[in-house]
Amino acid sequence: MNLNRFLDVNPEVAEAIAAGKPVVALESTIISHGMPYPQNVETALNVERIIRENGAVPATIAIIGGRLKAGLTAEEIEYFGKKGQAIAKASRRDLAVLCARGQDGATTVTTTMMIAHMAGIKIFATGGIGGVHRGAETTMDISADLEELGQTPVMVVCAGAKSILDLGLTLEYLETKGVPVLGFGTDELPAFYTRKSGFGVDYRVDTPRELAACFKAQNDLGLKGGMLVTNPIPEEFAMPLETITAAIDKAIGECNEKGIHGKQTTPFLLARVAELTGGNSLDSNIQLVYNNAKLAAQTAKCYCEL
Ligand code: PSU
Ligand code: MN
Repeated sequence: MNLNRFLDVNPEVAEAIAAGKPVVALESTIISHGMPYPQNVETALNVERIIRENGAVPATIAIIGGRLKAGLTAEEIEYFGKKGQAIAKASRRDLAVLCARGQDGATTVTTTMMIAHMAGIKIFATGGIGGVHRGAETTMDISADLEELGQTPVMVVCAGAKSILDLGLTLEYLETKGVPVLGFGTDELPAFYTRKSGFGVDYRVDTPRELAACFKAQNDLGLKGGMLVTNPIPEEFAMPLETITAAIDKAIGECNEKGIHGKQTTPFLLARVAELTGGNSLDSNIQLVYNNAKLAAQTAKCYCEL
């Protein structure tokens, strides 16, 4: 474990890491910026329970008062959920200033990977990752998540990426960065709300044991980057393609009209798509996160047995 002077590892998490037991990291931007209160808190607590039921220790990651926290209490999760978008969304470029000033930050996929790695956690579960935005050839809006996947050795289990992004360009970028994109039980990249996207993954993998073996090989080879596992939303919770496509197109149109840019883009699109599709998309979102938490815990267990 890297004893970073800003890092606080929760005792239960520290003990599990030291004993070589499975631990799964979770992000906090999904709580503060990805879902409305109180469903965000309820989901975050259920995700932790699912990880425990599947034999691993959960470590929700966030920045509180300038401290990098690996493992939150239920009260801290409630605090993040209630404050919502009032908490700063913290990407790699924000870490130094937030720590120096002793402020709070909700960790994205990027900063959750960074802090997980500092603490010695190898596997991380979330909903969707950031990527190359549509129109990035002129806006240059490419999520720092892709750079982090290229340089930090953490496995990220997600449900693919929302088609608020350009999925083809996102895959090209990941290839350039040397990030393997694995499909769990599928040859096709899932698009978060839907099981299919029309784009292929690099490899199909059918068991948590094989996922763990691939990641172990990557680490033992000394390759420094991450690995992206894309786990399709369970069939019964998937959304009709037309409903979700119409909502996303409308949300992107409004985003451009309002001139929203930078770190506000993703939270705006997420919130608008959720509004336009009503409670259905929120329910889908919650269910796919549970599905990813379970797979991540099972994979973390297998990784510890290798
Ligand atoms: N995509 C989702 N839900 C999310 C996010 C992305 O479907 O909650 C969050 C994650 O925290 C991700 C971040 O790391 O948004 C990416 O933001 P940006 O595009 O500004 O890099
Ligand atoms: Mn961006």
